[in-house]
Amino acid sequence: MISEKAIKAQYEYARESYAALGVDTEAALSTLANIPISIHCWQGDDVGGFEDTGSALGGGLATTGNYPGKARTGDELRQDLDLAYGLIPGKHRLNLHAMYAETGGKPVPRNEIGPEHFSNWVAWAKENDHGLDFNPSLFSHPLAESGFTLSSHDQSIREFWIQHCIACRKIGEYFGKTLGNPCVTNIWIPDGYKDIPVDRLSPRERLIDSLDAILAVDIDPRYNLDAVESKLFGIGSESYVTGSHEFYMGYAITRGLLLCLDAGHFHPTETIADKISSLLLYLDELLLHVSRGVRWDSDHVVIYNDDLMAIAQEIVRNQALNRVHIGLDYFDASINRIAAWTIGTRSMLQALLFALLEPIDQLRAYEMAGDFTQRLATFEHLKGMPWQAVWDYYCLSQGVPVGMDYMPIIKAYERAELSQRE
Ligand code: RNT
Ligand code: ZN
Repeated sequence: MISEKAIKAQYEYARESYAALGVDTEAALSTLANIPISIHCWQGDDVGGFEDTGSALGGGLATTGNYPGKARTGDELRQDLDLAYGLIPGKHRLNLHAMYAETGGKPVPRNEIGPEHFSNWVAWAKENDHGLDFNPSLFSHPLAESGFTLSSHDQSIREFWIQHCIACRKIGEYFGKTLGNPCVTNIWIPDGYKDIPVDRLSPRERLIDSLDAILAVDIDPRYNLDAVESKLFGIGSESYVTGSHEFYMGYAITRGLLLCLDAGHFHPTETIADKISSLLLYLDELLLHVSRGVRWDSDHVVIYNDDLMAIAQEIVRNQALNRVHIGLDYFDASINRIAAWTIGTRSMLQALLFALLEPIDQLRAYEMAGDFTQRLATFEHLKGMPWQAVWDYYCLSQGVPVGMDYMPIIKAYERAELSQRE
C-alpha cells in the first residue's frame, strides 16, 4: 500500500506539472466528481434477471464463463452492487432491465409490470443516492423466440411488446419522479434475420409504427427520457437487423429522442467516438453504451484503451458532459463480477480524467495555427504525464481504495459471500 503521504506528495508534483501546461487539476477533479456513470445491473448475473419465463438468454446475447458466485436474487445483486459502488470514486447511477422486476414469486407478464415491482430497487436507490435508468427487456422470452418483437409481422406479438415498452416508460417516469432526476429508458430490440431476407423494408415500417405507438403515450420528459439503440448484427441476426444505425438515427432525429450508441454495435474498426460531434449537431442528448467488442460484439469488460480515451475526449473536448449520458454495457461471466464492474467503471472514469487533464485551448490554438507538429508532440507528451497520481489522489479524497487495493476487498468478499452461493 502506498502511504497517504506519498500519494499527496505525488499529487503535488502532478499538480505542478499540469499547471505548467495550463491545466488545473483541481478543476478537473471537481468536474469528474460530478459525472455519473450508469452502471449496468446485468453484469452481476450474466443478464439473467429474476423471471422464470422458460426461455434461456436470447436475443443473440451470449455470456461465456461460469465464475462462481453470481447474484441469484435482488438482495444479492444489490449487496454485490453496494460493494462495487464502494470501490468506485464518485456518485453513480444504476441501469436496470425490466427482467429484474421483483414480483414476490408470482409470475407477472412483461406487459403488466409496474412501479410496484421495482419498489425494492427504488428504496435502495433512494437510500444510496443512485439515479436509476431503465430498459424494457425484449429478449429471453417465448414471445421473442421468433427473432422478432416490435417489428414482428404477428400483430399480437407486436402488441404485447408495445404494451411492455409503454409499461417501462411509465416505470421510468416513476423512477425519475421519485428520485428527483430523469431516468433514461432505452429501447433495444433483437429483431433480425439470420439469412438474407427478401424484404428489408416492411419490418422497418412496422418498427416505426410500434415505436410511434409506444411514444404516443404522454410521459413527462422531466422524469423520463426515451432512447433507442441500434445494432449492426447479432448472433442469429447476421444478415439483417431491423433497428440499424440509419434506422434509429433518422427515428431519433425526427422524434427528438436520445440515440444510444453501443460501442460494440458497429463495424469492428468503426468507433463511436467520431459519431458524437456529428450527432450532437442534430440531437439534444445521447446515450452511450460503453462496451468493448473483441472481434465481434463480445461485450468484454471496458478497459483503458485508445477507444475509451477517444470517447471521453470527444465528450470533454466538445463540452458535452451534460448532453451525453454515459452507461456501461458488458457482461463477462469468466471473472469475478464485482471486479468486472469495478475495473470497467474505474477505467471509464480514468479515461474521463485523462481527457479533463488536456490543455484543450492550447491544443486548439496549435491546430488553428496549422502547427500540427506541436499538436502531435503535445498529444504524445500528455500520455506520459502523471495523471495516475491525480487519479490516486482522487481515490484517496473520495475515500475509495487507491491503485489495486480494491482487489483484496473483492477477494475477501468472494471468500466470505460469493463462495457460499450455489
Ligand atoms: C444488445 C444491446 C443491449 C443489451 C442490454 C442487456 O446487443 O447492447 O443494450 O446489451 O440491453
Ligand atoms: Zn447496448
